Amino acid sequence: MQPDEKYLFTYKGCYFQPDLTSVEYLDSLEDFEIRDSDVFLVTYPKSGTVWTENILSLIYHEGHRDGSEKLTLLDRVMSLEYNIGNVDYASRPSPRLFASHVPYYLVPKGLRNRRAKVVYVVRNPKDVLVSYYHFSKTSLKLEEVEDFGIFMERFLAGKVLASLWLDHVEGWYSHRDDFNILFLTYEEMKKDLRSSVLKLCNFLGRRLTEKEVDAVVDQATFNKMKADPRANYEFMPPEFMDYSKGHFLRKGTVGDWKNMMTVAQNERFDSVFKERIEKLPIKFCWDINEES
Ligand code: PPS
Repeated sequence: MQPDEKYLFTYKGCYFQPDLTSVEYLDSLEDFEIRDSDVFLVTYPKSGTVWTENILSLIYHEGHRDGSEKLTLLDRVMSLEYNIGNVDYASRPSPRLFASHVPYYLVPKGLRNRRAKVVYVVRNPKDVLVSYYHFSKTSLKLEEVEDFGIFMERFLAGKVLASLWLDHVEGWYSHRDDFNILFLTYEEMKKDLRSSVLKLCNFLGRRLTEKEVDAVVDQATFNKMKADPRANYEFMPPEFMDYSKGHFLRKGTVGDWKNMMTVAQNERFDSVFKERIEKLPIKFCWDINEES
C-alpha cells in the first residue's frame, strides 16, 4: 500500500510532508550557511525530538531567564526542513538551535566540516512505530491509517515520513566521522535524565551550575513538559493537530510496544528488522525494567 501523495512526497529517496516544505526549499538546504555555534538535533520522527529540543533550549537559556521563556519551543529550536513560519534563519542570533529529521545525505554541506555540533537521538524502533501510529491519528498532516498491522507494514517498508528507520539510523551512524556528533538514546534519557543532560552539556561545552542542571532536569520531565504549554506542542494551530484524538506528549515510556503489538506482529517486525538492528553498535533497550 503506497502512502497518499496528499501527505507525503519523495525528495532524493526520502519522504517529506508536502504542505510544510517544497523541493525548491529542500534544494536550498545544501548551501544553507552553517555557523560554528549552530547545534543540530537530528532524529527519526517520534524518537524524542521535542523532549531533546526542550533540554537543549533549557541548557542554552539556562532555565529561561533570558527572555526566551515567552517563546514556544518551535521558536527556540527551529525546524531545518519545515520552516513553517517562513523565518529568516540567517538573521537569527547565535547560537542557533535547529531540529531535523533529514537523512545524513541531505544535510547542509557546511555541517560536514565538523564545525557545528550534531546531537542524534535514537529510540527503540518498536516504540517509535507505536508512537508514530498514535501520532498519525492526532496529526492532521499525516495520513491516518486505522489498522495497526497495515501501518506497521508501511513502517517496515519505509513508506512513512523520513522513510526507513533502519536507513536513517545506519546512515547517520556509519557517517559519524563526517560530523561532530553525539549519539544519545531515548531510553538512557528515560533511565537517567541527569546523566544525559550532563553528557549534552559536556559535548556542547556549556558549563552549568549544579542548580542549573537540576532545573533543566526538573523542567524536562514528562509531567512538567506535558503541563507546559510552551513545551507540549499544543501551541500548534488547529490545522496541524486534532487534540480530541490524543496529545503530542502521549505516554513517554519505554516498552509501550508490548501493549500494542501482537506476538505475530512482533515476530513479523523482528523478521524484517532484527538482522540489521543486531549489526548496529547501539544497544537497544526494549523494556525499562531490563538490566542494562
Ligand atoms: S516528532 O513528531 O517526531 O517531533 O515526535 P518526537 O518528539 O520525536 O517524539 C514524541 C515522543 O516523545 C515523547 N516525549 C517524551 N518522553 C519522555 N519524556 C519527555 N519529557 C517527553 N517529551 C516527549 C512523546 O510522549 C512521544 O512518545 P509517545 O511514546 O508517543 O508518548
